[in-house]
Amino acid sequence: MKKIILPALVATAAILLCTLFLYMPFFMSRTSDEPGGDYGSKIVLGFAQLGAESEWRSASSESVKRAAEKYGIELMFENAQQKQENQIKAIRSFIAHRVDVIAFAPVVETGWDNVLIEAREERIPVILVDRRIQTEFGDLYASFLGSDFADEGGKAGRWMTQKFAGTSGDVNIVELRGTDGASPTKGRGEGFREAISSDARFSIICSESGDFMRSKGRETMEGILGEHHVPNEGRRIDVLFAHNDDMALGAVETMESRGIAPGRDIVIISVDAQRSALEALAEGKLNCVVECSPYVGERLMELVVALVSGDAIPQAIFSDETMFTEDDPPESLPERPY
Ligand code: GYE
Repeated sequence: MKKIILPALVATAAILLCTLFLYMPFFMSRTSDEPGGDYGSKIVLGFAQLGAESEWRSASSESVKRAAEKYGIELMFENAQQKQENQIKAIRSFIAHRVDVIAFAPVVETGWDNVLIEAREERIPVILVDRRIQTEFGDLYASFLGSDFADEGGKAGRWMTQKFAGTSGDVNIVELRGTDGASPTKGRGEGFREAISSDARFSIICSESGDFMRSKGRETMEGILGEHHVPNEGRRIDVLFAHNDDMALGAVETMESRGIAPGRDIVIISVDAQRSALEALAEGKLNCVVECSPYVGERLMELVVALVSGDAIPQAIFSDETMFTEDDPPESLPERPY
C-alpha cells in the first residue's frame, strides 16, 4: 500500500506546483479596476523632468534615476527642455503607456488641469516633484514632494538684514529671478520681500529674470551692472539676490570681467547650495547660500511604492533644509554626491 501512496502524493504535489507556477503571473498582475497598467510585478513610473537648465536640475535627474534603479522601479524618463508643451506631451505618452504612477516637475504653475484630468480619468496617480501647480481641482495630484520656497526666500532676506544690521544708509538690492510663472520664483521672491519689508533702508532697485540659467545670469548681469553699478556717478549695487546658484555664478563671472570683486564689492546671496556654489562660498565669492535639496529620488520611490500598494500618503512632503554662510569654516561645508 505504502508503495502506491508515496508516488501518488509526489505526483499530486508536482501537478499542484506546476499549476501554481502557470497561474502565478495571473495572480500577481493587476486587474483592470486598479490604477495603471499591467506590467507584471514591476512598477512603472513615468517621470517628466522639466529640463536641464541648472546643476541643481542635473542632480535632481540623477537622484531620480539612481533611486529608481535601487528600488527596482522601471523608469520612463523624459526631459522637456523647459517647455510646458513638451511636458504635457510626455505626460500624455505616459498615460498612453498606462504607467502605474506619473511624477513631474512642473515648469510653471498654471495650465495643467486638462492633462491631469486625463490622468485622473485613467486612474493613474500623479506626484508633483520639486515645483507646485495652481489648480481649482483639489484631487488632480496625490502628493507634492519638494521644498518650501517662501521659507528659502525668507532665510535669504533675514540673513541680509542681519548682515547690514550695524550699517547706516540705503541698501540697494538687485534680484535675479528664476523662470517667470514657476513656483520657486514666486515663493523665493515673496519670502525675501516679506523678510526685508520691516526696514525701509532696503530697496529692490532692479529685478530681472535669468530663467535659472548660468548663461542668462551672466548676460542679464551685464546690462544690470552697466545701468545700476557706476560708483563714481553715485550709482551702486550693494546686494545681489539670485534665485539660484547658476545665475549667481554667471553674475560672478560678469562682475569679475568688469573688475568688481564678487562677495566683497557686492554681497551675493543665492539658493540651492550645489557643489560649485559651496566652492565659491569657500572662496569668498558668495556670501550666503540657502539650501534647496534636489536629492528627493528615494523619497519619491517610497511614495510610488506606497501608492501602488494602496497606502495613504501625505499631501505634501517638504525637504529639511539649512543654509551656509561666509561665517562657516570652509571645511565644514558638505560634500555633494552629484
Ligand atoms: O532652485 C533651480 C532649478 O525648481 C527648485 O529649479 C527648483 C529650481 C532650482 O533650475 O536651480
